[in-house]
Formats: sequence, structure tokens, C-alpha cells
Amino acid sequence: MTTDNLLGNLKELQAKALDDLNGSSSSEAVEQWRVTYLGRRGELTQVLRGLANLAPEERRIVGAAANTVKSLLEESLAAAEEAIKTAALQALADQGRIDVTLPGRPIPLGRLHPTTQILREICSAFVSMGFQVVEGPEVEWDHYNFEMLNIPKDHPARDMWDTLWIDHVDEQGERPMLLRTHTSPMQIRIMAHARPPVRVLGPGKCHRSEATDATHESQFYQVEGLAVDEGITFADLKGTLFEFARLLFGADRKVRFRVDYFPFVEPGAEMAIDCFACKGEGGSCRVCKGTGWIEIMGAGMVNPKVLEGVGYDSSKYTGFAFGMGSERIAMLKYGIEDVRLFYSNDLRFLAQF
Ligand code: 2NL
Repeated sequence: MTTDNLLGNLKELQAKALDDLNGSSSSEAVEQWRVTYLGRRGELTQVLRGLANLAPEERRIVGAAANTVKSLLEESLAAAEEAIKTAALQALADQGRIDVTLPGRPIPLGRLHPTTQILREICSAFVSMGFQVVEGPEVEWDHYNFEMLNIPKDHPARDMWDTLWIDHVDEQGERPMLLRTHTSPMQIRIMAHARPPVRVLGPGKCHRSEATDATHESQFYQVEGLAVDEGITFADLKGTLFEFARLLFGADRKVRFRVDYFPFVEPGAEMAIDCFACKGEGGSCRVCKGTGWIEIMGAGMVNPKVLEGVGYDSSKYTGFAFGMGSERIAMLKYGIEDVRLFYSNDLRFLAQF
């Protein structure tokens, strides 16, 4: 066959194909058309295969023409498919079934509650320093919540926590069950079952019988931590908590420790960071109320009486412990001014995190 004949055949093929496509008005017909002309055994493919038998000069000319036809057919196919889709939508619209001009409905995305986010952030800071996360019951025994923490019955220190008691009286006429006021009882449970070294972190919900205001909720989350081993000193406490403050509030944070009292530690301390809002300047700063410092948690060396209570030899082992209110940490970090926002389920608040 001469080059002219081949080019003539291509032209004919192109005309026939386009004519055929014009007559294909369903997606099935268009698909059949694609198989006939562009498929692996299609007519154009046969022509392209035949190129191999031609002389190089012929192959160049016929090949170029065949490729042009191929592109044209592919473009026409895409246009035909699009036209069929549009026609189908238009048909639905004509029947009044859908308005294709309406914008799509937005799909609202869920998100993690700010408390969950801050708990995860606090936990991962301590996990990176080798602490293990443990969780325990919200309904606790007086034994674990108070007695084992060196807060005996009728001790004035119990007034530090306004406790919600479970309405259950035992044989001795006492109420032994309560809603935990802190997550320390879980750490007592761990110590009672494991030997040092112990490095645990206890996040969880706590309860107090308290009037609610901008800084107090009757339900709140706390994260407590505990490290017990041979040779643990106050320097370990300071180093660990300093690193935590830097991880959560920025690498340029300074920390301040002042004496405080908790029955389960001796000595006890309150830790503050320099105000990240005013950089410790104070003045009229709202975040630190002009002091330049923000108190973020209580801490101390575990009271030897607590260690002896779980069967640890307090002449061999020492430890440090700390506790912080998670909502307070989130309020400082995100600039939230009222703790009641956390649990009032207002999406205008929650959607900001
Ligand atoms: C605070 C103070 C603190 C602890 C919690 C603790 C736990 C065990 C033994 C000794 Cl098992 N101490 N926890 C120690 C010091 C302070 O929390 O005001 N938290 C919001």
C-alpha cells in the first residue's frame, strides 16, 4: 500500500469514527464506540501496529498522521462523555428532582475536646521523659483517696477537699466510698502492687463539692505524677518539671518554686512559670495579674509515711510527686477566661480548638 493510500484510509477512519460518535447518545454506546476505535483491538490500534512493516520514511509520515487522529478521537470521546453526564443532570433538573446549581452541603468535621487535647499534650511531655500513663476508678475508697495519703479521718487537712461521698454505710457505720478528689489514689494502687523504680502519670476526672465559678468546677481533670527510686532528690523534681514547663509553654520559660503544704509530701512546693504573655514584666498583664508569675502546679518529695504505707523502705527509697489541674493548664495556654466554658457544650466555644 502506498503512503497516500494509508493516509486516505486514516482520513476515512476518522470521518467514520466521528460520525459514529455523533450517533452515540448513551454512555453504553459511547463505551462500545471506545472499544471499537480506541480499544486494544480497535481499528486505529491496528493501523498503529501496521506501522512496523513500513519503510522508515513512510512510518514517520503515516505515524504522525495516525497519532493526530488518535488525539482527535480521544478528545472527542472525553467531550461526548461529558455531554452525556451534563444531559443526565439536566434531565433530573428538568423533572424538578434536584437543583444542580445549589452549592454542596458542607460536612461538619468533628474535633477533640480542648480537655482531651491538653491531657494528651501533658501526657506526651511526661511519656517522653519515661513516665507510664495509668488510669483508675472515679469512685474510690476513703482508704486510697485519703488514708494512704497521710490524711487520716477527722484530720483538719481533709478540709482542703470538699468531698462528694457515696451514700453507702458499711458495718462499722462509716461511709467508705467517695468520688475521688484527685488522681493520687491510682498512684497509691500502683505503688501497692509494684516495687521501685516507679514512674507513673495519672490523668483523670476528679470531683469536688464546690460552688461553680469562673475558676472552679465540681468536675475537672487532673494529672498527677510520681517517681520513686533509690537516690531521687528535689533536683530530679525540679529538672523534670522544668522540662515539662518548657515543652508546654516554650523553651525560654523560667520556673519558680515556693514552699507549700500538702499532707502527702514533705517538703511541699508550688511551681510557677514566668508569664509567657508579658514575659514576666507584670504591670497591667491580665494573664499573671501583674505579678509576672503564673502558678501551674503543686509538687514535693513524697512523704516517708506514704512510702511506708505501701510497704516501701523509706530509708532506701525516695520520690517526688506533682499534681496539676488540666483545665487550668489549657486556660493559660489558650487564653480561656472561664472554666465553665469547658463543659457547657457550646459549639461556638468548642469549635475554636
Ligand atoms: C495540686 C497539688 C499535688 C501530689 C499532688 C502525690 C501523690 C502521691 C504521693 C505524693 Cl501518690 N504526692 N501527689 C503531690 C504534691 C502536689 O498536687 O494542687 N494539684 C492541683
